[in-house]
Amino acid sequence: MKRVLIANRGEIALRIIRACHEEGLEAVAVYSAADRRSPHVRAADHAIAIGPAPPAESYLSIERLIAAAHESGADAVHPGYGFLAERAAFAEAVEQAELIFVGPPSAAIRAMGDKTEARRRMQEAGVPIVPGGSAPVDDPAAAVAAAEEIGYPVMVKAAAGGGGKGMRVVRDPGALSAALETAASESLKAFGDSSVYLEKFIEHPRHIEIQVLADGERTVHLGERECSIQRRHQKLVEEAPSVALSVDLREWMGAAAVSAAQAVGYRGAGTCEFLLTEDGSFYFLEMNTRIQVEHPVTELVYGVDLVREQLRIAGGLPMRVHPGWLNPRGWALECRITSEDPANGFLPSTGRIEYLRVPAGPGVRWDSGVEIGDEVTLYYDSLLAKLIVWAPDRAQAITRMTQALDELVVVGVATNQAFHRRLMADPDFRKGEIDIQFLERRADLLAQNVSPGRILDLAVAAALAEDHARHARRPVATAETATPSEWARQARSEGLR
Ligand code: MV4
Repeated sequence: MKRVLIANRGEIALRIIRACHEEGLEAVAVYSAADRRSPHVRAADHAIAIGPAPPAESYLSIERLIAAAHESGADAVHPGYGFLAERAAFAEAVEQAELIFVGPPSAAIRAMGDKTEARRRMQEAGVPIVPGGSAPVDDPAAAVAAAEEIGYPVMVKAAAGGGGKGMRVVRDPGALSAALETAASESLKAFGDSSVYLEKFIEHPRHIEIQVLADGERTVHLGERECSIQRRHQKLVEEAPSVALSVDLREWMGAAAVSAAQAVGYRGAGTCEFLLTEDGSFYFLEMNTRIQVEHPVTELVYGVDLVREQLRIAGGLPMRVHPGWLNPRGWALECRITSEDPANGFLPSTGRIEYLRVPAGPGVRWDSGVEIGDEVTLYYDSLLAKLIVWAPDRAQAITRMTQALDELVVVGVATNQAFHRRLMADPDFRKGEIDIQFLERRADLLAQNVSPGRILDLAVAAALAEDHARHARRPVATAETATPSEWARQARSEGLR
């Protein structure tokens, strides 16, 4: 493996390019017409135009990506996340073109993509799954009987689903047939498949996911990520480790994730999603057969570069992690900075990034795909950057994140920065008292409850306070201070510059 084509854009494309270079590999960027001048294009060693801005004609076109790989002389393809990352047909097309797919075998993607098949495989492997059916239900009468057996509330889920589409909660038999119908039609529209199945609905769980790595020889886990802070299936904040896991529970869930990966012949980096209840029971939900957005929090607490390990494994090298070393150290938090306007129902906001001040300092990581001058459009995901911090413990990580959020300035597009600041200050969040419904209960954190007029007053007050603080910080010469000249000494003592 010498040259890797990155079938993606934005922050993850840059992240992969950096890993390629550290591994001594060349990186090939692909770009749509909207991304001609994007940072990932400049960072790569080669760049190939693959089509117009709409994803269907560029980043989602298997044909154009394979053609770009051949044209550039690439011998491997990294899909990143989103776009084609979990399409078994893409992995297959890459394999058939005699290129290396930097990801799991297409068969593992396919097995985990069908949720009822995944449940059957997990059951055989002894991985705990949510009580419910492991085959699609085809008629309402059978569904009523199955729901009775499972016990209400139940959840209707799309067999082809994932990520929350085609799901319905049903609290009594009277509501079941309508839910079956809407879930089936939603699933048909989203995935081209109308099969649905039933599960027990788990109330107020945490969303915990376990990172795994497999190199064909060994399969290991790298602990958990706590991903409960989400809104409408979009994660906003992730952390590692989770306050809810003891050392023992981490090993139990880790062992379950390793069994899940082994059951489908997994290779590379992958993530098993679990629901964790208050009493410490956990249930496998699904496996994400890709590198995930939130992978950096695991990297920081485990000291492992997951993307470099993906590249090594794809190239046939053993992974450089040894189970004996794998212990989490300290605490990491990630805030997803999106171009979404909290004052406008979190709708995507567009515009030119007119100014950007990036946070820095010890334990601060900024994974971003945008720079000053870049245009934020509606063609792609609204993720602008991931702000990630590491500190020795959770309280210090929150303090560090608060400071980093204070340093961050984005001018030109609305962002969710203020939401993150409110969350970091929230007493319940600081106590770690969170579950997947946290933000539904806490609409106050999502809302911008400051009027525009009040913001102007606050801006003036902030400017005055900053000016005052600068005066207070101005160095004053003392008797011991070596003075380069009488002019400078006088100027300093008078507070002049
Ligand atoms: C569930 C559930 C409760 N009970 N299944 C959402 C996305 C998909 N991965 C599965 N999901 C859920 N499945 C049962 N039986 C609650 C969710 C769920 C959820 C899960 C993880 C993170 C956020 C979520 C938000 C709403 C619902």
